[in-house]
Amino acid sequence: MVEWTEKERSIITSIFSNLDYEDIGPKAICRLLIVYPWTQRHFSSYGNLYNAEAIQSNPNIAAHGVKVLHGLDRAVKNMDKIKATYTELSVLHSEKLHVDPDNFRLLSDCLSIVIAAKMGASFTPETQAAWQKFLAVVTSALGKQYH
Ligand code: HNI
Repeated sequence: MVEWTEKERSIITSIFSNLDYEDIGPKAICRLLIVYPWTQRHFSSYGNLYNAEAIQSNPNIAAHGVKVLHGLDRAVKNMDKIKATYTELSVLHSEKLHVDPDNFRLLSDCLSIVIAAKMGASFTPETQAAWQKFLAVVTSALGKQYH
């Protein structure tokens, strides 16, 4: 059972309340697909992923980035039961989609970079620590079906 301090809760909630899903979601998923091209195999039905420009202007990819953030905000709203909240998503990613759980960490890193770039100086070490902890808990919950 993960313990959250009030400060951590307020940092996570505040990041999400200021998050522009339509901007951050697409940018994070595009980084994943460009920086780690093997992750593209899961999106072969999404149309043109030929190069970075194609990925960044692909509306299916953008929509999926927004969808992932909506998935994450379920964890923010249920910070004390993230594992239970992600039971179905974990089954989906492992048994149906066969996403290698290492990829959750890669997407988390891309998301952190995009958010840090957006927040600039206000992405303090304390903010980063709370944010990384949140993503580590999410990643572990999503990967639950694998171990
Ligand atoms: Ni992921 C579908 C959330 C990481 C590949 N994913 C979803 C959905 C949510 C979601 C929400 C929609 C489920 C539904 O339709 O019921 N994914 C998340 C979250 C993370 C994550 C919160 C990590 C932080 N997904 C990843 C990664 C990959 C991935 C790292 C592949 C590299 N996800 C998929 C694919 C689908 C998907 C593929 C199905 C898309 C589709 O078109 O049906």
